[in-house]
Amino acid sequence: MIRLLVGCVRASSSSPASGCYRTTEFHRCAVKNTLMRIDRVELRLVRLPLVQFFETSFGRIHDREFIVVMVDGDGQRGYGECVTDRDPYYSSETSETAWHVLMEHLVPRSLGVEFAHPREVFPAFAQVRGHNMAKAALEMAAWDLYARQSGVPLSQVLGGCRTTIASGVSVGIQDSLEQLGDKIAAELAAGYQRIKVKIKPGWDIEVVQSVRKRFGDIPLMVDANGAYTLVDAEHLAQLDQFNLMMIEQPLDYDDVHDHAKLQQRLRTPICLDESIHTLHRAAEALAVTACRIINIKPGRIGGHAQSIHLHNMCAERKIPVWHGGMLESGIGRTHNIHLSTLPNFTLPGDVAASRRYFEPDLIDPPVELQADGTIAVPALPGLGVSVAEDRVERATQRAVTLVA
Ligand code: OSB
Ligand code: MG
Repeated sequence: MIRLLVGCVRASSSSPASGCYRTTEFHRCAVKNTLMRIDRVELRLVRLPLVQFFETSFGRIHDREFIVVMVDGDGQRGYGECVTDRDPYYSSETSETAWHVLMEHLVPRSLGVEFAHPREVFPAFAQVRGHNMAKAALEMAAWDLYARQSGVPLSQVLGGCRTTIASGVSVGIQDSLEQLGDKIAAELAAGYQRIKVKIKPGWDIEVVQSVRKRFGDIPLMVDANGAYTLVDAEHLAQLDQFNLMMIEQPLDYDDVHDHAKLQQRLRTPICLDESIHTLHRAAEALAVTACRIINIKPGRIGGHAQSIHLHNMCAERKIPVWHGGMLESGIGRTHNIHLSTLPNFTLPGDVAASRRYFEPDLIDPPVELQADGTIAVPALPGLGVSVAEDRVERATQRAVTLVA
């Protein structure tokens, strides 16, 4: 069902970005001097089966439901992906809440509005609290549109400095240790530079022990997705013997305070994912050493501009960052590749090849792993890949088009 809405635009004043975290100026792209105006937005709720199931401490999924955002302006089209899923398990947002917030609040604040630069898009959403994944989807589409209009790769507009990025994988909870070992063996054979294993109570210490036993001293980390409490501190301290790169989000999804207490009791660095959903929260976490590493996901923090601020904040404090993943299709995945070219992304991310997730992916060419365990950054304008709109169409559950 396509609904065509005409004249729904409300212009809003674009307030300046909060200055306190702007430690480094955004890259100035000299190419584009004219204003960017989005004159059409298309939202598509899509569902795609996963190549393999994915299980975390909050459950197992076999397919992925998300929103593809397309923005048109000046004869070009930019693409974004909303990394919500059907259920509010990773975060409180769902594809339905994102659809609602996009339709009622975010599209009206951006459609037909003139922006000098995509960094102005997130501030234009300031009245809307939270809903970072919905905001990011539209904001990131605007960055792609801007880069395409400027005729340069997105990585350049973001201020990136790399032509390849280091790739790691996140391996979900399996039915047996042997099955997990076989999965890891295949990923290492493919060339991935780091293995992340999902853990939860009852699938943790013995899991890491068996991985170390079979694979030796590979770059290894774990992610608990908030499955433990401070009561488990002693239990988690057993992980210290395995020389892990880090333990990701061991405690509650919104917690900082207990993570700081836990970090004092662990040698293994804590990396925060879920808890870091605003720049303020990141500043708090770093001030109390709730973590020594941060995972950046643009969907979680509100888009590319916020991710750049977070990246810079961490760089100033000598906190390494890496790029997380949300089982994105090629659209979100390619955004992640471009963002990962910023200098403080010094650890391999959860940004891996398309074939691990969707076959076929929604983009051409698909994301591929190179023999050295890196992914090449597309060099064409914008995302630098073409979106297979026929495949998007086939996966579409619901669509709407809005014009200025
Ligand atoms: O916690 O990093 C996470 C997937 C969905 C939701 C949360 C997470 C993940 C992953 C998979 O770990 C990363 C990926 O391969 O895209
Ligand atoms: Mg995580």
